[in-house]
Amino acid sequence: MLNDFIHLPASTVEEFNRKGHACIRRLATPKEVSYFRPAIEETAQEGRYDHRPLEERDTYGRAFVQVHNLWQRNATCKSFVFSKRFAQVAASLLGVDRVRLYHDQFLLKEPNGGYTPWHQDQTYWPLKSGNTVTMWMPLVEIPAEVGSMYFASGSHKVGDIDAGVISDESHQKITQWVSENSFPEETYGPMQPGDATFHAGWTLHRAGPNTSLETRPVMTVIFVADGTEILEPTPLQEFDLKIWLGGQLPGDQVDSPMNPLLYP
Ligand SMILES: O=C(O)CCC(=O)C(=O)O
Repeated sequence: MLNDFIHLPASTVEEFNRKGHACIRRLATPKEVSYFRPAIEETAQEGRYDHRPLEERDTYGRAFVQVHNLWQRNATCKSFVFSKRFAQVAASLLGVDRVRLYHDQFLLKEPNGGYTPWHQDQTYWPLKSGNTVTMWMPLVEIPAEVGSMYFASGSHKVGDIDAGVISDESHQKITQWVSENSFPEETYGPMQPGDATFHAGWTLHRAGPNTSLETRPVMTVIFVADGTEILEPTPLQEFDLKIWLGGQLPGDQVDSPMNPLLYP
């Protein structure tokens, strides 16, 4: 399942290059998602480490419950994350022949869960720029009142704007930056299970709070182009260098067993 390919219109690749994000509706069918959802949610529940109630968490903690690398915890989750269909889209968007896994993560925004502050993912990643793309796929219908992520179109080309870690401070700083630099903010509104957005490593993005009574389970897969160089980490990237790159070091090309080749 999920190992056949879709036809990706050239306009989607062009849009991703220009804006730093794109949306692909029905990348997986609701039926396919319903096959994987129980294993993903059970595995995430087992792997959850932060059990504090919402009101005891900081802004980052209220945005979502986060569980990483489900592919290493459960075989069904592994076949979702290792989907050739997803990886082929990632390779096409990055314009490369081969992509690897950086890591996956499950993101559960609970009812009353807070907003996801503006941030740049690559703040945390010691990887050469322009080589990563994140797939963000809801496992349930996302109603208009919850909505999908918001992106500052074109911001991926600017690179690091030094907004720091995900926090109220990064949110304030980027809100001001987006308005001063007149970057258009775009979102894709409601989504069906299996619709997916893709965003580049430096694309500025955020999400609204969960004002509904339902949880918002999302699975993300972060792809990195094969051959990508590992960079000397900034202080904010030291954790990722230790955790997600299988002991590799700055100057190496990403190819550890923690970062398996997913396509072809
Ligand atoms: O799901 C969210 O609210 C934010 C997710 C996100 O920032 C990401 O996947 O890069």
